[in-house]
Amino acid sequence: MTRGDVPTGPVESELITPEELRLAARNHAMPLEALRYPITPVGLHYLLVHYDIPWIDPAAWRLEVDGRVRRPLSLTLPALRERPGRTIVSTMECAGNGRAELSPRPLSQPWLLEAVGTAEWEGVPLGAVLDEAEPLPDATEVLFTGADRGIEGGIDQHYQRSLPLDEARRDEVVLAHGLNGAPLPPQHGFPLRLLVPGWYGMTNVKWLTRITVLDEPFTGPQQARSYRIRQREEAEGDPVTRMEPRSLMIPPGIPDFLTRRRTVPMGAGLIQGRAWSGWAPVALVEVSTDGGGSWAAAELGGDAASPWAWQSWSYRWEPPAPGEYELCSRATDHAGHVQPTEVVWNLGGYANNAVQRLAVTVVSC
Ligand SMILES: Nc1nc2c(c(=O)[nH]1)N[C@H]1C(S)=C(S)[C@@H](COP(=O)(O)O)O[C@H]1N2
Ligand SMILES: [Mo]
Repeated sequence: MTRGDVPTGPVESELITPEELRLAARNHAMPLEALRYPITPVGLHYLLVHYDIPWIDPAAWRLEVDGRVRRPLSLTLPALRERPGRTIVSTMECAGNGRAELSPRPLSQPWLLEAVGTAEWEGVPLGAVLDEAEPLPDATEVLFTGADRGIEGGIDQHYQRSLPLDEARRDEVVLAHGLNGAPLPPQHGFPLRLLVPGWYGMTNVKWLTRITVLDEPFTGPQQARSYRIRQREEAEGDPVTRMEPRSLMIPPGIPDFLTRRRTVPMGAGLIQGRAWSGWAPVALVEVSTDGGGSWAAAELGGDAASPWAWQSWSYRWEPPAPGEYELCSRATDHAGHVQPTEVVWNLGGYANNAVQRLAVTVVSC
């Protein structure tokens, strides 16, 4: 590939393309050492913006609720903030987390493993707003439209995603106007975003301007083309929905600047991390210190701030001798989902929750 050719399909090359580099420089991940915080400080929470962060005048902004409803609504920001609120701690992960580990690499934001964060979201229950608008008996879906606009797959669009009406009505679903005790910052969806705990990141539409109740499935590009597990363009594929289980380790020891390879001193120490799943709370975390040859259960912290938040775990490890080790961890949730060693490749590079592998060099001090 020569510079200037815009690649269109998955690439075999180990080399990141200029387009991927541009995306990666705009959309940052959460440094894994930030797994230490039960609630991710706002600036460390991962970020994904498909187009531009829109400029919104909060005084002129309105949330329109329309479509198959008896009473369309037009709500101002103060009117929303005055409504009875709900605060919920929730872990959010991009569906593309792990994409850059796939081969060939699907061309998009080249996430390694850190597209995740946990925040305390404050907002109003979506169900109450829908109740007020009174969906008609034929209502089946709810469409969420963001203020941001761009061209993707050749299609000029506002960012839009829908949810089945029964998912939208779940208790934990909120229209969030606050993040970690402050108003939503511009990059995370000011003044209002959808928060659907348990679902992958793309569900949580930012910069909301409109909620439209539908009586048929939404077939926009972010629903029917993107976020589907499929191996070929012609295939319809299965929609990506809830987060698959994942456990991540806080990288032990110290990193090499360029390779980020870890150096760990001899002696007893703790391997620690956090684990989550969007299907059910985490039931088990296992650790391997020999690249997945043998596994042992870690101790769960039992400290998840909500059913939708990650929980901590720790594992005591005393390396038997100096040398090279490959540390791994894997989570199993109460619904019986387990992190696989390898996932089946897919075109969009979604839901790659294969176990994390972390190479460390143990040295005598
Ligand atoms: N309007 C709008 N909403 C959006 C997006 C977007 O580009 N535009 N990105 C989605 C994706 S793919 C993810 S992973 C999450 C990221 O949320 P965050 O940047 O607050 O972490 O927002 C989702 N909501
Ligand atoms: Mo995402």
